[in-house]
Amino acid sequence: MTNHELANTFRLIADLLDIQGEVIYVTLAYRKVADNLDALGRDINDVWREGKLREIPGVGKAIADKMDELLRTGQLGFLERLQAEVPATLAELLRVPDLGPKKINLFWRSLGVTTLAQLEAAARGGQLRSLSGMGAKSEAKILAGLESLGRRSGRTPLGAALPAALEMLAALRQAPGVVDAALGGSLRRMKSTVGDLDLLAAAADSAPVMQAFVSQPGVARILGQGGTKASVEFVNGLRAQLWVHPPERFGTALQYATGSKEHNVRLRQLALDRGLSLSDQALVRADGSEILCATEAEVYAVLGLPWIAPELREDRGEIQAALAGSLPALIESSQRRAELHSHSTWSDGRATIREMALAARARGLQVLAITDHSGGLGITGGLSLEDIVRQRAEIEALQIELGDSIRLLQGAEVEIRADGTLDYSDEVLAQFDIIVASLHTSLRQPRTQVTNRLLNAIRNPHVDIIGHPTGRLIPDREGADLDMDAVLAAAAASGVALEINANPNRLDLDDVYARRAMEMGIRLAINTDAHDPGHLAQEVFGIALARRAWVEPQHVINTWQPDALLAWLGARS
Ligand code: DGT
Ligand code: CA
Ligand code: ZN
Repeated sequence: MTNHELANTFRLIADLLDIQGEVIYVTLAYRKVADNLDALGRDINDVWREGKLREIPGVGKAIADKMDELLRTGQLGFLERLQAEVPATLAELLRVPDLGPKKINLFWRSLGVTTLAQLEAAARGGQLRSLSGMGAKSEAKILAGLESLGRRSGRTPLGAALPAALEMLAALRQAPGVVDAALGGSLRRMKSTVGDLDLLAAAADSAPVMQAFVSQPGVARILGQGGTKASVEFVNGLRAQLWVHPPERFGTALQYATGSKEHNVRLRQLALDRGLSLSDQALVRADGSEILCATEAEVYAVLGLPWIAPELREDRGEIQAALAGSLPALIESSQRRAELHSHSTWSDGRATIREMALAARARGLQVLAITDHSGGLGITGGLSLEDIVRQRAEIEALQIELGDSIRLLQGAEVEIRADGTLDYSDEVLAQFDIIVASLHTSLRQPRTQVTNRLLNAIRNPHVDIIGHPTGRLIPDREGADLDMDAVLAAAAASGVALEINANPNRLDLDDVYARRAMEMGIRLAINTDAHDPGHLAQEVFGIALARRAWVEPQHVINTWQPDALLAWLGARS
């Protein structure tokens, strides 16, 4: 058993005990151990062989005995007895958003529901609403939860996948005989979530590279290993595959493995139209002779195209644009001059304004807006009216100290309340240099209600940016049920900027809506929403998303010259 399999076994025990009604501290203990197993960084089998199971945090005698039994026999008597009482399929039901163990127990005991399919049938048949503590509303909520569950999958957020992949890439470059290496797949296209990690290496001899890849630390199992491709699963459940090709064929290999599948299908068709067949190995002429491409640019050039940035390769018109010579001049990180959404210790940030300013300056930013939360959002200790005055004095003093090296703005991230009003009056809003308005609460309101809240904020002339417009969280929370046509139309009319929040757990707007907004002439803002100086580096995710949305620098207010940005802000309210 791998660390992850063992962890999941303990999670299953906790789930089933929860449904059975076991006290919470018992199930919490199992969950804690599961998390510690995933974070262990060592193969649990080694720890077990050394007799050191009890040294893992949270592992007492009872849990150590269970681990021992599982690692020794692959089975667990305790779990088998538990499953005889509580059907294991019930654990699946816990994945439905807003559905807890008590309700699951109720559905099971009173209706015999043990699977997701039976739950859906019971909800559709109106059988849940009559149970105690239920109603038509909570029944509809369960149906909505089932639907969102269907959309979700085992994908990994880019924010977690990219650092892991870059580490592997660095190691790969050191592997024997490797002359070049690259990321491929959805990772290279910078999709917000990835199914698995794709890596490529150029080497004359693939065997030693494959060997190094499958024996890297953290590998739990080898899923496959052939002549040009190997794939592995890590102890944390993440999967990666490596493709190794000789350097003279690296261009076709990289092009193929980058995808997307849809982009490749269209490109292969274009090749066929030109009498060539395109594979991961080469372009092949009708007479069987090969055209080898060491670089991707050569592949595209043979087909009469300019190189196409990986972020565009989704078959959303990029090949037609390349043929017409009208590919966008995509935005780059170096063009971003301003951070316009950040937090400090005045609200829920972890660093002082000074620390944030120095970090922003060190990253080459020319403008930093501190946009701490407004007073009404109780949980984050937003700024009172007196706080605003004292914070202004602090920022002015710091501005004098820092001189021309960076321009500081006093802003606020104003909460759009459940009733659609803003947390500060217009008079107070007018005191700030910049206003970001965001939804954080009551995101599950009905469509009209939640849309109207956002429209109110969009139409308020003091509001400059709508922060993380839909409120989605990756991978766990769907955005609000917004009428996006209405939102985009209102934004176009009012001139407000819509944010691409670069936090990898948000990436909100997404690439599809960001592109629509851009095409409608709506200004975009790419902000990190940094709560810590380290978060400023997350701009890469926002820039990548913007590139996937075909965004050019002029569409993004953060790229403007500081004077132009300040003039725009000044003219808005
Ligand atoms: P993912 O992993 O689900 O986030 O998505 P990708 O795009 O990374 O897809 P993956 O990992 O299944 O395959 C990696 C690349 O390999 C993909 O982007 C393009 C290429 N590829 C895979 N299967 C096919 C195929 O059937 N036809 C073509 N043309 N290319 C394929
Ligand atoms: Ca992939
Ligand atoms: Zn924020």
